[in-house]
Amino acid sequence: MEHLYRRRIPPEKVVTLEVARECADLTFETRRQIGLLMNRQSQIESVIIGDGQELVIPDLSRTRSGLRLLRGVRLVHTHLKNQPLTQDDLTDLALLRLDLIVALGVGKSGGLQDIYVAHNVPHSTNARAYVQLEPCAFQSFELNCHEFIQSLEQDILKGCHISKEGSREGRALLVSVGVGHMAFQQERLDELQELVRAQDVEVLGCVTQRPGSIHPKYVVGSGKMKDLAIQALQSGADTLIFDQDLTPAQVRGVSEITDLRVLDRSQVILDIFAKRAHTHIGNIQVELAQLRYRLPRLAQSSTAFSRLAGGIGTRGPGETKLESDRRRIRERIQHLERDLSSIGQGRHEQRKRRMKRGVPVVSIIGYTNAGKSTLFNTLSNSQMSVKDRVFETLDTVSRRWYLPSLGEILLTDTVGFIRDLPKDLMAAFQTTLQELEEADVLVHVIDAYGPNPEQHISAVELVLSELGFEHIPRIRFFNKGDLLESEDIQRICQRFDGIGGSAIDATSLQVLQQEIIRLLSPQQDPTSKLLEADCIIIDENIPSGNGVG
Ligand SMILES: Nc1nc2c(ncn2[C@@H]2O[C@H](COP(=O)(O)OP(=O)(O)OP(=O)(O)O)[C@@H](O)[C@H]2O)c(=O)[nH]1
Ligand SMILES: [Mg+2]
Repeated sequence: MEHLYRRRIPPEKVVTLEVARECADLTFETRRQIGLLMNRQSQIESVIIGDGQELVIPDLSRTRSGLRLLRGVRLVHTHLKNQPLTQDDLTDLALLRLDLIVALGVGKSGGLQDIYVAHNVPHSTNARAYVQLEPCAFQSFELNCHEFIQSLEQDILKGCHISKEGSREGRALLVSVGVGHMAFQQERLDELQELVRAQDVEVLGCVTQRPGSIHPKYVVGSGKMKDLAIQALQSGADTLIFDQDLTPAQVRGVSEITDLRVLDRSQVILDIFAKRAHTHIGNIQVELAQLRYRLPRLAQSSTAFSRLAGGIGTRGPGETKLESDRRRIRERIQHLERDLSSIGQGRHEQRKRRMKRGVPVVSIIGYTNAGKSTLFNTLSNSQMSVKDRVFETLDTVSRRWYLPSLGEILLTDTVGFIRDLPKDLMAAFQTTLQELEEADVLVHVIDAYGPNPEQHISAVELVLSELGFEHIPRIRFFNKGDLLESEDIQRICQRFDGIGGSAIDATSLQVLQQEIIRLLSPQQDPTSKLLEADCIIIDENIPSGNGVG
């Protein structure tokens, strides 16, 4: 076969008659498929010998791929019995982003017969990822290969806005693989969409898979995963985002098989936090969570990066580099932990002083996007950033709030919770979360208009119990009442034992305010620290507000 490498094929030809005949004859003699991988200059880079039914394409990661352009190699191979392209051929064409896939039909009694050609197409949301040309006898086949591929690639380029390399923005297909309740799976998928939207990543579609069991390497079976990858390519996606947390091996397995960037839910949440953290402590906590998450995935992410960089042959770091990277990360983690612990100690002391002075603290907590900051702004006349997107607030903020018959108290707005909070994030945010310990009352804000208040309530209460804060008096405040009929909000309040209202309407917050006053009043708790204080001293640097009452 060595002589095949020396054959000259003009770039405008898919393959010459001479080479095609030679391959057909070899196939007929050996009863094996022969494949030629050819680059854009029509040089033969590999000659592959298969069996009667198929051949195995070698690893192409060293050839260029780009995320959505073509790979720069075409596969021309023989088929016994003049068989057309198979589904496996077409899958390879799409997944490997081959320039073309070509089958040369070998007749039952030998000789070159028909030619079958398929190529990828520019992205669209509903069309197929590839197109097959009309089969014809080899002798009558005409195609200027060089011009055809050039123009196809131009069209593909036009059809996709390529995100900057290394930027977090992208176009994603969301995947939920679940074995549980269907409605629950859909609701989680909706939430993932919200999370991804907060990341400025375009969502091109959602796919729900319900396998009998979760595959340890590909999450779903490898065949299904290939279908998913083709679907992603069809819609122009460069990223697959999974609703469930993936093991490092699964991230590796899926990115190998699909050649796409693969993220899981925890990674998405961590990325949002990284984008939104502004304060010193917030930055430390986020960096810590990211490093802890990255450490076991280090080898995988290096490989994935080399793929993303266009498969230009860069390899993951060698063992030594990997080891030194790991060591550096461990050292950085230790350093950040020390910083965090001293900040935590300082804040603890501050809290103790505040508690001694007897300033009551009301903390607003709740699921992300429930309206905590809106309530905080209305009550304390503040202008904290409020947006219809998850994790707008990451850092705790306190303001004075004047309450009739009690005087000034401290109101705090906090970071939102979410179900299945990534454990690295939860651990890293302990310093911020521990601040809730000083609260005399927790106002748990729940979006009454949202799809599933019950799930959100349980997610928040679970985090509170994990933090050991179940003992703090709590009010459930059902927010966004303005968007519901009054009977509906009443029903929900009765069912979950809460108070309704709307954070954007100060007049609707009277009952909530009365309940807070009741819980903070000295007669409510004879041991309350309010009894100890003759007067209430507020930190000078905390501005005051008086929104209601
Ligand atoms: N209609 C209506 N919208 C509200 C109400 N309260 C909050 N919103 C809207 O809900 C969205 C989220 O509000 P935020 O106050 O930022 O919610 P949050 O709980 O602080 O969110 P994170 O900080 O991201 O966890 C914003 O678009 C608000 O304008 C309400 O009572 N009625
Ligand atoms: Mg907020």
